[in-house]
Amino acid sequence: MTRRRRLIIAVCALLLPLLGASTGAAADLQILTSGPDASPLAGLVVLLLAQGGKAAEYKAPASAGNWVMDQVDLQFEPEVLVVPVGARVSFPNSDVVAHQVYSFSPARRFSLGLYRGQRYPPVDFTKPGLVVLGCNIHDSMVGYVYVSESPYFGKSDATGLVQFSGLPAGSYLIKAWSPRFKGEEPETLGQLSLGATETQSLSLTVRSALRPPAPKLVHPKGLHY
Ligand SMILES: [Cu+2]
Repeated sequence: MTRRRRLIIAVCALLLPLLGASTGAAADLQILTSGPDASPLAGLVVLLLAQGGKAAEYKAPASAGNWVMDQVDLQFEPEVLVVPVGARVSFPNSDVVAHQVYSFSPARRFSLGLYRGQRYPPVDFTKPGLVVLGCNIHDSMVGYVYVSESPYFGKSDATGLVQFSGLPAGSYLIKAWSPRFKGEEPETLGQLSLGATETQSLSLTVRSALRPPAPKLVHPKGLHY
């Protein structure tokens, strides 16, 4: 599909909210994301912020489940973990060497002592925002917990696709953030209205200037981390 045609489809999808009777049923949405150079953008955090309708009636629960940010081969795995406000995140260390995980981010400052395996209870994340993770032993270890103020969030796959299902009818603001952004603020990609039983597909392009992808570290086999 040409870029021009994708653009027309995207604009139509944004400008023509379909009418849907409020039946209590849910909508599905898929968004194909790309970078400024039109190539697919993997690992993009996508947030849908409810602006009205059923979606806006959501109230965040006090606790929002258990999540895992692992440490494998001297890297955080996944690089970016998106969680809702109220999430409890475990930080197991699957390497043989010890790590010391910390964050100085205003959304969640914490520090775990030097450890291997699963030594500490999960860390709770009660404020929305970006939490940048580091390891005091290995400077090259950088990871991110993105705490979403909205329960409607996702992350794009290797083809740039992010999928949502079971969305309440309503209007949403679409925001996105990537570790390749030069700053910590998400970019507003657009807005849409969803009918109750609708399936919508969008193509959206990130305009923020991107840093080149971080090179994947390769460790020699046979060494035990
Ligand atoms: Cu480490």
